[in-house]
Amino acid sequence: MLAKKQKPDSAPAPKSRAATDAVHPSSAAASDTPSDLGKDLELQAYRDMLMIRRFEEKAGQMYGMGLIGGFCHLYIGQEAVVVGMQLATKPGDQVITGYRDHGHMLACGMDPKGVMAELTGRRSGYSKGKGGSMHMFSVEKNFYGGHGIVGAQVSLGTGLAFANRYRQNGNVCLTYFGDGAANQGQVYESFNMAELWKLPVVYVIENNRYAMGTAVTRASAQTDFSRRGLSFNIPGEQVDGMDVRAVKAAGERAVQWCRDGKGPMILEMMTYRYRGHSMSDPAKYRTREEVEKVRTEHDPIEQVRLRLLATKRASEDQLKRTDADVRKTVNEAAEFATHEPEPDPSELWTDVVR
Ligand SMILES: Cc1ncc(C[n+]2csc(CCOP(=O)(O)OP(=O)(O)O)c2C)c(N)n1
Ligand SMILES: [Mg+2]
Repeated sequence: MLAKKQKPDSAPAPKSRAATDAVHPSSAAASDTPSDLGKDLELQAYRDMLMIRRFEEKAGQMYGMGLIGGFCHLYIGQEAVVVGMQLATKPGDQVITGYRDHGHMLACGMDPKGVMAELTGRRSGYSKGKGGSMHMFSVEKNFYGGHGIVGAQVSLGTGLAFANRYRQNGNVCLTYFGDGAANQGQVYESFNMAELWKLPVVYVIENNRYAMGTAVTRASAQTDFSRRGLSFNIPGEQVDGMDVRAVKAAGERAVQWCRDGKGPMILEMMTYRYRGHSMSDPAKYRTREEVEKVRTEHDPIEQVRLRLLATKRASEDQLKRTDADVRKTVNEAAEFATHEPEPDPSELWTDVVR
Protein backbone atom coordinates (compact mmCIF):
# COMPACT_ATOMS: atom_id res chain seq x y z
CA MET A 1 0.00 0.00 0.00
CA LEU A 2 1.11 3.51 -0.64
CA ALA A 3 1.62 5.73 2.35
CA LYS A 4 -0.14 9.06 2.20
CA LYS A 5 3.10 10.97 2.59
CA GLN A 6 4.28 9.54 -0.73
CA LYS A 7 1.67 11.47 -2.64
CA PRO A 8 3.04 14.36 -4.65
CA ASP A 9 0.41 16.74 -3.27
CA SER A 10 1.97 16.44 0.16
CA ALA A 11 5.47 16.98 -1.16
CA PRO A 12 7.45 19.78 0.47
CA ALA A 13 7.04 23.16 -1.15
CA PRO A 14 9.49 23.51 -4.01
CA LYS A 15 12.53 25.61 -3.27
CA SER A 16 12.28 28.67 -5.40
CA ARG A 17 14.98 29.10 -8.01
CA ALA A 18 15.33 32.25 -10.01
CA ALA A 19 14.62 31.80 -13.69
CA THR A 20 18.23 32.59 -14.46
CA ASP A 21 19.31 29.79 -12.12
CA ALA A 22 17.22 27.36 -14.06
CA VAL A 23 20.28 26.16 -15.85
CA HIS A 24 21.47 22.78 -14.83
CA PRO A 25 24.37 23.08 -12.36
CA SER A 26 26.58 21.05 -14.63
CA SER A 27 25.55 22.72 -17.84
CA ALA A 28 29.08 24.01 -18.23
CA ALA A 29 30.01 20.41 -18.92
CA ALA A 30 27.63 20.41 -21.84
CA SER A 31 29.95 22.56 -23.90
CA ASP A 32 33.01 20.41 -23.15
CA THR A 33 34.16 17.70 -25.52
CA PRO A 34 31.93 14.77 -24.60
CA SER A 35 33.66 12.04 -22.71
CA ASP A 36 34.69 8.80 -24.37
CA LEU A 37 32.15 5.97 -24.27
CA GLY A 38 34.78 3.27 -24.03
CA LYS A 39 35.21 0.52 -26.59
CA ASP A 40 32.28 -1.73 -25.71
CA LEU A 41 29.68 1.02 -25.42
CA GLU A 42 30.91 2.72 -28.57
CA LEU A 43 30.53 -0.52 -30.51
CA GLN A 44 27.10 -1.03 -29.01
CA ALA A 45 26.03 2.51 -29.89
CA TYR A 46 27.26 1.96 -33.46
CA ARG A 47 25.28 -1.23 -33.80
CA ASP A 48 22.11 0.18 -32.20
CA MET A 49 22.12 3.27 -34.41
CA LEU A 50 22.80 1.18 -37.49
CA MET A 51 19.89 -1.09 -36.60
CA ILE A 52 17.54 1.89 -36.57
CA ARG A 53 18.99 3.27 -39.83
CA ARG A 54 18.68 -0.04 -41.71
CA PHE A 55 15.25 -0.76 -40.27
CA GLU A 56 13.98 2.63 -41.38
CA GLU A 57 15.53 2.29 -44.84
CA LYS A 58 13.77 -1.04 -45.21
CA ALA A 59 10.48 0.40 -43.94
CA GLY A 60 10.82 3.19 -46.53
CA GLN A 61 11.33 0.62 -49.31
CA MET A 62 8.42 -1.50 -48.15
CA TYR A 63 6.20 1.56 -48.04
CA GLY A 64 7.17 2.31 -51.64
CA MET A 65 6.22 -1.25 -52.59
CA GLY A 66 2.78 -0.83 -51.07
CA LEU A 67 3.48 -3.31 -48.27
CA ILE A 68 3.03 -0.67 -45.58
CA GLY A 69 -0.04 1.53 -45.58
CA GLY A 70 -1.18 4.58 -43.65
CA PHE A 71 1.20 6.98 -41.98
CA CYS A 72 4.90 6.27 -41.69
CA HIS A 73 7.41 8.77 -40.28
CA LEU A 74 11.07 7.80 -40.51
CA TYR A 75 13.73 8.62 -37.91
CA ILE A 76 16.75 8.54 -40.24
CA GLY A 77 19.34 11.12 -39.11
CA GLN A 78 18.10 11.31 -35.51
CA GLU A 79 19.43 7.94 -34.30
CA ALA A 80 21.96 9.29 -31.78
CA VAL A 81 19.17 10.83 -29.71
CA VAL A 82 17.34 7.67 -28.65
CA VAL A 83 20.44 5.51 -28.57
CA GLY A 84 22.36 7.98 -26.37
CA MET A 85 19.40 8.54 -24.06
CA GLN A 86 18.81 4.82 -23.69
CA LEU A 87 22.43 4.39 -22.61
CA ALA A 88 21.69 6.82 -19.76
CA THR A 89 18.74 4.86 -18.36
CA LYS A 90 18.30 1.81 -16.19
CA PRO A 91 15.71 -0.97 -16.47
CA GLY A 92 12.34 0.31 -15.28
CA ASP A 93 12.67 3.79 -16.79
CA GLN A 94 9.90 4.49 -19.28
CA VAL A 95 9.83 5.95 -22.77
CA ILE A 96 6.95 7.69 -24.50
CA THR A 97 7.00 9.57 -27.80
CA GLY A 98 4.98 10.74 -30.80
CA TYR A 99 4.52 9.15 -34.20
CA ARG A 100 8.21 9.14 -35.30
CA ASP A 101 8.61 6.16 -33.04
CA HIS A 102 10.26 3.12 -34.67
CA GLY A 103 13.72 4.12 -33.42
CA HIS A 104 12.48 4.53 -29.87
CA MET A 105 10.94 1.07 -29.93
CA LEU A 106 14.09 -0.58 -31.23
CA ALA A 107 16.22 1.32 -28.70
CA CYS A 108 13.92 0.05 -25.93
CA GLY A 109 14.69 -3.49 -27.03
CA MET A 110 11.44 -4.27 -28.82
CA ASP A 111 11.64 -7.02 -31.42
CA PRO A 112 12.22 -5.71 -34.98
CA LYS A 113 9.96 -8.49 -36.27
CA GLY A 114 7.04 -7.35 -34.11
CA VAL A 115 7.55 -3.70 -35.11
CA MET A 116 7.82 -4.48 -38.83
CA ALA A 117 4.81 -6.82 -38.67
CA GLU A 118 2.79 -4.00 -37.14
CA LEU A 119 3.86 -1.70 -39.98
CA THR A 120 2.55 -4.23 -42.50
CA GLY A 121 -0.64 -4.71 -40.49
CA ARG A 122 -0.08 -8.33 -39.55
CA ARG A 123 -1.46 -10.39 -36.69
CA SER A 124 1.88 -10.77 -34.93
CA GLY A 125 2.57 -7.05 -34.85
CA TYR A 126 2.82 -5.28 -31.51
CA SER A 127 -0.78 -4.05 -31.78
CA LYS A 128 -2.05 -7.19 -33.51
CA GLY A 129 -1.81 -5.42 -36.86
CA LYS A 130 -4.45 -2.88 -35.90
CA GLY A 131 -2.33 0.05 -34.78
CA GLY A 132 0.25 0.61 -37.48
CA SER A 133 3.31 2.84 -37.37
CA MET A 134 2.04 5.40 -34.88
CA HIS A 135 0.40 3.11 -32.34
CA MET A 136 2.60 0.48 -30.76
CA PHE A 137 3.25 -0.25 -27.11
CA SER A 138 5.19 -2.68 -24.96
CA VAL A 139 4.62 -2.60 -21.23
CA GLU A 140 7.28 -5.32 -20.94
CA LYS A 141 9.89 -2.98 -22.45
CA ASN A 142 8.42 0.12 -20.76
CA PHE A 143 7.51 1.71 -24.07
CA TYR A 144 4.23 3.62 -23.83
CA GLY A 145 3.68 4.61 -27.47
CA GLY A 146 3.44 5.76 -30.26
CA HIS A 147 0.99 8.80 -30.30
CA GLY A 148 -0.42 10.49 -33.38
CA ILE A 149 -1.79 13.59 -31.65
CA VAL A 150 1.00 16.14 -31.56
CA GLY A 151 1.94 16.88 -27.94
CA ALA A 152 -0.44 14.33 -26.37
CA GLN A 153 2.43 12.21 -25.13
CA VAL A 154 3.77 15.09 -23.05
CA SER A 155 0.90 15.04 -20.58
CA LEU A 156 0.81 11.23 -20.65
CA GLY A 157 4.55 11.06 -19.93
CA THR A 158 4.07 13.51 -17.09
CA GLY A 159 1.38 11.16 -15.76
CA LEU A 160 3.79 8.22 -15.93
CA ALA A 161 6.28 10.29 -13.93
CA PHE A 162 3.52 11.12 -11.43
CA ALA A 163 2.97 7.38 -10.95
CA ASN A 164 6.72 6.86 -10.42
CA ARG A 165 6.81 9.57 -7.80
CA TYR A 166 3.68 8.24 -6.09
CA ARG A 167 5.08 4.71 -5.99
CA GLN A 168 8.56 5.93 -5.09
CA ASN A 169 10.01 3.37 -7.47
CA GLY A 170 13.00 5.49 -8.52
CA ASN A 171 12.07 5.30 -12.21
CA VAL A 172 12.30 8.19 -14.64
CA CYS A 173 10.08 8.75 -17.67
CA LEU A 174 11.76 9.97 -20.86
CA THR A 175 9.14 12.01 -22.68
CA TYR A 176 10.11 12.81 -26.25
CA PHE A 177 8.50 15.44 -28.47
CA GLY A 178 9.34 17.66 -31.40
CA ASP A 179 10.03 21.36 -31.88
CA GLY A 180 6.52 21.74 -33.32
CA ALA A 181 4.90 19.94 -30.39
CA ALA A 182 6.79 22.26 -28.04
CA ASN A 183 4.30 25.00 -28.94
CA GLN A 184 1.31 22.97 -27.74
CA GLY A 185 -0.62 24.30 -24.74
CA GLN A 186 -0.73 21.02 -22.84
CA VAL A 187 3.08 20.97 -22.79
CA TYR A 188 3.10 23.98 -20.45
CA GLU A 189 0.34 22.66 -18.20
CA SER A 190 2.46 19.54 -17.90
CA PHE A 191 5.63 21.55 -17.17
CA ASN A 192 3.85 23.38 -14.37
CA MET A 193 2.63 20.22 -12.67
CA ALA A 194 5.91 18.40 -13.18
CA GLU A 195 7.95 21.12 -11.47
CA LEU A 196 5.37 21.78 -8.77
CA TRP A 197 5.33 18.12 -7.80
CA LYS A 198 8.98 17.44 -8.62
CA LEU A 199 8.12 14.64 -11.02
CA PRO A 200 10.90 12.45 -12.43
CA VAL A 201 10.47 13.27 -16.10
CA VAL A 202 13.07 14.21 -18.68
CA TYR A 203 11.47 16.21 -21.48
CA VAL A 204 13.53 15.38 -24.54
CA ILE A 205 12.77 17.93 -27.25
CA GLU A 206 13.90 16.57 -30.60
CA ASN A 207 14.60 19.79 -32.46
CA ASN A 208 14.99 18.57 -36.03
CA ARG A 209 14.38 22.14 -37.27
CA TYR A 210 11.02 21.44 -38.93
CA ALA A 211 7.45 20.65 -38.01
CA MET A 212 6.10 19.11 -41.20
CA GLY A 213 7.16 21.79 -43.72
CA THR A 214 7.45 24.65 -41.22
CA ALA A 215 10.89 25.74 -40.10
CA VAL A 216 11.27 26.48 -36.38
CA THR A 217 12.00 30.13 -37.10
CA ARG A 218 8.62 30.51 -38.80
CA ALA A 219 6.64 28.87 -36.01
CA SER A 220 8.41 29.68 -32.75
CA ALA A 221 8.91 33.03 -31.05
CA GLN A 222 11.57 31.44 -28.83
CA THR A 223 13.65 28.98 -30.81
CA ASP A 224 15.96 28.05 -27.93
CA PHE A 225 13.81 25.22 -26.65
CA SER A 226 16.08 24.50 -23.69
CA ARG A 227 14.71 27.78 -22.24
CA ARG A 228 11.07 26.78 -22.57
CA GLY A 229 10.89 25.70 -18.93
CA LEU A 230 12.36 28.88 -17.45
CA SER A 231 9.13 30.37 -16.18
CA PHE A 232 8.43 27.08 -14.40
CA ASN A 233 11.97 26.90 -12.97
CA ILE A 234 12.71 23.81 -15.01
CA PRO A 235 16.38 23.61 -15.98
CA GLY A 236 17.28 22.92 -19.57
CA GLU A 237 20.29 22.07 -21.70
CA GLN A 238 20.98 22.27 -25.40
CA VAL A 239 22.70 19.12 -26.60
CA ASP A 240 24.44 18.10 -29.83
CA GLY A 241 21.90 15.45 -30.76
CA MET A 242 24.10 14.15 -33.59
CA ASP A 243 26.82 13.09 -31.13
CA VAL A 244 25.82 10.00 -29.19
CA ARG A 245 28.45 10.74 -26.51
CA ALA A 246 27.02 14.20 -25.83
CA VAL A 247 23.49 12.78 -25.67
CA LYS A 248 24.48 10.07 -23.21
CA ALA A 249 26.35 12.53 -20.98
CA ALA A 250 23.46 15.01 -20.91
CA GLY A 251 21.00 12.16 -20.43
CA GLU A 252 22.92 10.93 -17.40
CA ARG A 253 22.91 14.39 -15.83
CA ALA A 254 19.18 14.78 -16.43
CA VAL A 255 18.23 11.32 -15.22
CA GLN A 256 20.31 11.81 -12.07
CA TRP A 257 18.63 15.16 -11.46
CA CYS A 258 15.27 13.37 -11.59
CA ARG A 259 16.37 10.45 -9.42
CA ASP A 260 17.65 12.90 -6.81
CA GLY A 261 14.06 14.13 -6.46
CA LYS A 262 14.82 17.54 -8.00
CA GLY A 263 11.99 17.35 -10.50
CA PRO A 264 11.87 17.52 -14.29
CA MET A 265 14.53 18.60 -16.72
CA ILE A 266 14.48 19.63 -20.38
CA LEU A 267 17.04 18.44 -22.91
CA GLU A 268 16.87 20.10 -26.31
CA MET A 269 18.45 17.75 -28.81
CA MET A 270 19.79 19.58 -31.84
CA THR A 271 19.14 17.06 -34.55
CA TYR A 272 17.96 16.69 -38.14
CA ARG A 273 15.83 14.34 -40.18
CA TYR A 274 17.12 13.40 -43.61
CA ARG A 275 13.85 12.09 -45.01
CA GLY A 276 10.57 13.94 -45.43
CA HIS A 277 8.17 14.51 -42.55
CA SER A 278 6.25 11.41 -43.61
CA MET A 279 6.20 9.28 -46.73
CA SER A 280 4.05 11.85 -48.55
CA ASP A 281 6.26 14.92 -48.13
CA PRO A 282 6.95 17.01 -51.25
CA ALA A 283 10.07 18.42 -49.49
CA LYS A 284 9.73 21.86 -51.03
CA TYR A 285 10.61 23.71 -47.84
CA ARG A 286 14.35 22.97 -47.81
CA THR A 287 17.14 22.48 -50.31
CA ARG A 288 18.89 19.23 -51.12
CA GLU A 289 22.15 20.96 -50.28
CA GLU A 290 20.95 21.62 -46.76
CA VAL A 291 20.21 17.92 -46.21
CA GLU A 292 23.44 16.85 -47.88
CA LYS A 293 25.51 19.17 -45.72
CA VAL A 294 24.20 17.68 -42.49
CA ARG A 295 24.52 14.17 -43.86
CA THR A 296 28.15 14.59 -44.89
CA GLU A 297 29.33 16.71 -41.98
CA HIS A 298 27.32 15.54 -38.97
CA ASP A 299 25.96 12.06 -39.57
CA PRO A 300 25.65 10.41 -36.15
CA ILE A 301 26.62 6.92 -37.34
CA GLU A 302 29.49 8.00 -39.55
CA GLN A 303 30.97 9.98 -36.65
CA VAL A 304 31.13 6.84 -34.53
CA ARG A 305 32.39 4.71 -37.42
CA LEU A 306 35.28 7.08 -38.12
CA ARG A 307 36.15 7.28 -34.43
CA LEU A 308 36.15 3.50 -34.05
CA LEU A 309 38.53 3.21 -36.99
CA ALA A 310 40.79 6.08 -35.93
CA THR A 311 41.22 4.66 -32.44
CA LYS A 312 41.68 1.14 -33.87
CA ARG A 313 38.86 -0.10 -31.69
CA ALA A 314 37.44 -1.78 -34.76
CA SER A 315 38.64 -2.69 -38.22
CA GLU A 316 36.83 -1.96 -41.49
CA ASP A 317 36.13 -5.69 -41.75
CA GLN A 318 34.60 -5.90 -38.30
CA LEU A 319 32.31 -2.93 -38.98
CA LYS A 320 31.28 -4.44 -42.31
CA ARG A 321 30.37 -7.63 -40.48
CA THR A 322 28.27 -5.61 -38.02
CA ASP A 323 26.47 -4.01 -40.94
CA ALA A 324 25.86 -7.40 -42.58
CA ASP A 325 24.56 -8.79 -39.31
CA VAL A 326 22.20 -5.84 -38.80
CA ARG A 327 20.96 -6.12 -42.39
CA LYS A 328 20.28 -9.82 -41.82
CA THR A 329 18.13 -9.07 -38.76
CA VAL A 330 16.24 -6.39 -40.67
CA ASN A 331 15.72 -8.63 -43.71
CA GLU A 332 14.41 -11.38 -41.47
CA ALA A 333 12.00 -8.90 -39.89
CA ALA A 334 10.82 -7.81 -43.34
CA GLU A 335 10.41 -11.41 -44.45
CA PHE A 336 8.42 -12.20 -41.32
CA ALA A 337 6.27 -9.10 -41.75
CA THR A 338 5.32 -10.00 -45.31
CA HIS A 339 4.43 -13.63 -44.60
CA GLU A 340 2.50 -13.43 -41.36
CA PRO A 341 -1.30 -13.55 -41.69
CA GLU A 342 -3.42 -10.43 -41.45
CA PRO A 343 -5.75 -10.07 -38.45
CA ASP A 344 -8.90 -12.13 -38.52
CA PRO A 345 -11.95 -10.05 -39.56
CA SER A 346 -13.49 -10.78 -36.13
CA GLU A 347 -10.67 -8.64 -34.67
CA LEU A 348 -12.54 -5.62 -35.97
CA TRP A 349 -14.69 -5.85 -32.85
CA THR A 350 -11.97 -6.38 -30.26
CA ASP A 351 -9.81 -3.76 -28.49
CA VAL A 352 -12.37 -1.11 -29.38
CA VAL A 353 -13.48 1.31 -26.69
CA ARG A 354 -17.12 2.28 -26.99
C1 LIG B 1 -2.93 18.12 -32.37
C2 LIG B 1 -2.34 17.90 -33.73
N1 LIG B 1 -2.20 18.96 -34.56
C3 LIG B 1 -1.69 18.79 -35.81
C4 LIG B 1 -1.31 17.54 -36.24
C5 LIG B 1 -0.68 17.36 -37.63
N2 LIG B 1 0.76 17.18 -37.48
C6 LIG B 1 1.30 15.94 -37.50
S1 LIG B 1 2.95 15.98 -37.27
C7 LIG B 1 2.99 17.65 -37.16
C8 LIG B 1 4.29 18.38 -36.97
C9 LIG B 1 4.97 18.15 -35.66
O1 LIG B 1 6.33 18.48 -35.74
P1 LIG B 1 7.38 18.23 -34.61
O2 LIG B 1 6.73 18.32 -33.28
O3 LIG B 1 8.51 19.15 -34.85
O4 LIG B 1 7.84 16.71 -34.78
P2 LIG B 1 8.65 16.03 -35.98
O5 LIG B 1 7.62 15.57 -36.97
O6 LIG B 1 9.56 17.04 -36.54
O7 LIG B 1 9.34 14.88 -35.37
C10 LIG B 1 1.71 18.18 -37.30
C11 LIG B 1 1.40 19.59 -37.25
C12 LIG B 1 -1.50 16.45 -35.34
N3 LIG B 1 -1.15 15.20 -35.66
N4 LIG B 1 -2.00 16.67 -34.10
MG1 LIG C 1 10.35 18.79 -35.75
